[in-house]
Amino acid sequence: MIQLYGLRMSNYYSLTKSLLIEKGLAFEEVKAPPTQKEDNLARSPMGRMPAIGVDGHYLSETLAIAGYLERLQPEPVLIPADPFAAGKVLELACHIKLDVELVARRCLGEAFFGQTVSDETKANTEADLDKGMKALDRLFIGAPYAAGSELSLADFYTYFSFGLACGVTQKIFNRDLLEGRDKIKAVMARMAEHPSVAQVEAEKAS
Ligand SMILES: N[C@@H](CCC(=O)N[C@@H](CS)C(=O)NCC(=O)O)C(=O)O
Repeated sequence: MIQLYGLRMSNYYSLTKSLLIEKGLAFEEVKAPPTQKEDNLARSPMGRMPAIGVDGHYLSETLAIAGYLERLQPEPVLIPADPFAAGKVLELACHIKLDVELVARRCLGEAFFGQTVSDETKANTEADLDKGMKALDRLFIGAPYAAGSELSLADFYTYFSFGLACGVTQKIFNRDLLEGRDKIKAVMARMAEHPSVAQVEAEKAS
């Protein structure tokens, strides 16, 4: 059985848990906060969450875990078999993760954890978020799914990354990151009702 290490409050942990459920794989959740302690670094070399354990071996980084799960259990398909279509799904997931989620994360401490970030960081965050969203305007298909006609890994990245990014932008900049982005909003709403995601959200609240 696969072990999933981390905490339910983490969006990346939640994304990975949704994928495990989606793939119908047996797994157990192991509470493991992000720390620089040796046992955690052995699982996740940057000390982050999530990580998974497979027969005493560990894998970190959600995108790497998603790639592993796709090969382990190809159905339902979340990364298309067609090489170029697969590239497009991963391209979209990367831009959501690197140019939106990771950018918004710079202000996460102030938005939700009582810390303070500098005005310079806020200004950089806002400018870089605009750039990232413009990149997504070019890539996001949303007809009806993030990368086109089929559900894919990009839909899971959309839901769990924009959840955090929208929360931060609302708190710090008092604005809706998805204003005028109806295709992304529609995917967010659809994914909120998607069974694996709904299960993760329900268990997070329990
Ligand atoms: N690139 C990583 C990011 C994981 C990540 O940032 N996890 C956060 C929690 S959502 C964390 O562990 N933060 C604590 C830290 O960076 O030390 C992934 O895709 O899994």
